[in-house]
Amino acid sequence: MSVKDVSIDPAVPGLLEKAENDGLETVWHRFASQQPQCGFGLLGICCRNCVQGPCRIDPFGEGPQKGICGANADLMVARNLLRSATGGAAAHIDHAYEAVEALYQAAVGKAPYEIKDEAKLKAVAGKLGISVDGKDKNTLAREVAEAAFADFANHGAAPMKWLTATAPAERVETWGKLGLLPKNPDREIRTAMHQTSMGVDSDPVNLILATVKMGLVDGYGGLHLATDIQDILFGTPSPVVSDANLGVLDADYVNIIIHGHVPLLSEKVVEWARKLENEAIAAGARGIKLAGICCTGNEVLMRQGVPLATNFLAQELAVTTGAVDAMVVDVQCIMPSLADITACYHTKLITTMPIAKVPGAEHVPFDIEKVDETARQIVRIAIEAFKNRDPEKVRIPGHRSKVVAGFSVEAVVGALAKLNADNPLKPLVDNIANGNILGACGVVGCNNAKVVQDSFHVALVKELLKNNVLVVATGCAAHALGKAGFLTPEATLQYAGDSLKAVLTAVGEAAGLKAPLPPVLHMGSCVDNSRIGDLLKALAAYLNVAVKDLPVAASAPEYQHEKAIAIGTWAVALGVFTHLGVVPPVLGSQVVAGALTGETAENLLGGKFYVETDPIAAAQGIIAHIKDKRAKLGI
Ligand code: BF8
Ligand code: SF4
Repeated sequence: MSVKDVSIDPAVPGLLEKAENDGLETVWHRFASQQPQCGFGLLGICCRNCVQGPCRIDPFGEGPQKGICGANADLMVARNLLRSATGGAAAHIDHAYEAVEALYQAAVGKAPYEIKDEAKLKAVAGKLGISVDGKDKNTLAREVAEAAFADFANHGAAPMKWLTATAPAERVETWGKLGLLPKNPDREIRTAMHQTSMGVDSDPVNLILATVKMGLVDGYGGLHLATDIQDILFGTPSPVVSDANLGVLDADYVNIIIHGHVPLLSEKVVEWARKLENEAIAAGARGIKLAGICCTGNEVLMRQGVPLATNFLAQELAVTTGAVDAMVVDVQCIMPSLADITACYHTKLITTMPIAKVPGAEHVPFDIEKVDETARQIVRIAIEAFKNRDPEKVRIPGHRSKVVAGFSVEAVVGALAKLNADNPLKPLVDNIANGNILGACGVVGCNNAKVVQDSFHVALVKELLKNNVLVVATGCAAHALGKAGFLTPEATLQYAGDSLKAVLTAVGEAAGLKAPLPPVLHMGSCVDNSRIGDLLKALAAYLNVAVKDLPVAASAPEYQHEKAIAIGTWAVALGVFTHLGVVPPVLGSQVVAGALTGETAENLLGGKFYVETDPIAAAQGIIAHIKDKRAKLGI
């Protein structure tokens, strides 16, 4: 079978053809073989929560309307949605917990990480109410890690400290009134699994509220915690120039790809790749090139300037170049098929985490106390593999685009401070108020085989920029926009509407860039959506309004992962109008779909989901929402 027109990434067609010539199957081939996909599953009306099932509901009303236990469509959809959000939150929380453990171990001298960002450490400690006076950084880091651990050991009724310390006060109050404040992230996950098990909750509304609560678990116990701790350990990002797309690989070099999400090992791989350049040269290479895939790629781009190789859907094609000597993976979004693809080349697939093994891969366990040895070993495996590379099988696409990334909130405020040192947010807010910037949209999330790769991201963003909507991006969306050239000053000149262009040019000049700020600000990985939340919190506080009143929106045009469902729910809970470009599996229940996209969500939370599968219509919907919020603010 041959597939085409699956991506707008210019590197894809040639490599797809090579994959087919090399006898390989990719995600797109398997997607085609799955058609037609199960209609019950697409609507969310099948249940496997007990062994009497599987049960399914006839969406046309002719066949069964209840499962064997009596569960109806509303219940099945609501239960499935909560389980998805819980799966997503569990992934982020496990990630965040590992980062906390690493910080603790580093603080007590058991893990070889230097605490890089003392200013962030003090800022986080301050929010948690931990006194910083007279404490050295290791003592303070230990106390911050212990405060995080305390949330996971919270057996009382108090809400999660990381939430109350970092979320907007107005939101904490709103969520509190709705009874949605989570206590202990681990406990909330356990409760949700219990609540959705056979014969417990049969009230879809109660389950929807539990899903919103799970969004908060994710937002603060996952996203915010992970970002805070990673910034403390590895540094808060600041603007950095690099490249994106598979053209960053180089046939003359040892090429190492780091892929996954948790930067604890990849930071060390970057360090050791730089240290072992000589060994690569001794092996006949000109040195070592690193490149990242998925959110590990975003993490090391933001902090180390490592180029982006590609995003989720093209991970197999990275290997198909024949030029990757080692693909090092940690957790999440790693296609099981990678082992089949690497088997056709000299590429070493290296798994590193105890919960993410792949048959056929070489497992080099991540051991925090010996992380330097692990990273060194991995780089040496890549150098060895380089010697076995078959030049006949190498085909590196020429495509690479410049990217400017590293826009943490601290970096954005830093750039704005060049315009107004005393009141950095004022220039931004003034330009929103006077209409030069119509509003802002966070474009985030994945690739999904149901969507032509990157096409929705790019079409949506073009339309938003043309209408003077500033875009911030994370995750695979940021990769997509990077590959397509949107993370550059040149993109401002090419795509931004006139008034947005003028503002970005003025800020760029004032910040000493001698060029405009990019029209799409890369804010990091998916856990770094917390940075977008922080920016919204700061803007709302400055204007003395709630986040839900701001002329902003979020969009996950090509999302696929359960994590995206959890993040989207958090965004809605924060009061954000949240667009989805792929239909979530909820249409089997009017109760659930209606509550999430309609007045129920909006009245209770101020935000809601908006599902639209056409990019231009989606942009128009987002712009209409922004204009509505502007009108309500009287601007
Ligand atoms: O956490 S955007 S495909 S890589 S899930 Fe996965 Fe989705 Fe990419 Fe990052 Ni986020
Ligand atoms: Fe069927 Fe109910 Fe069991 Fe689900 S929980 S599989 S609907 S019997």
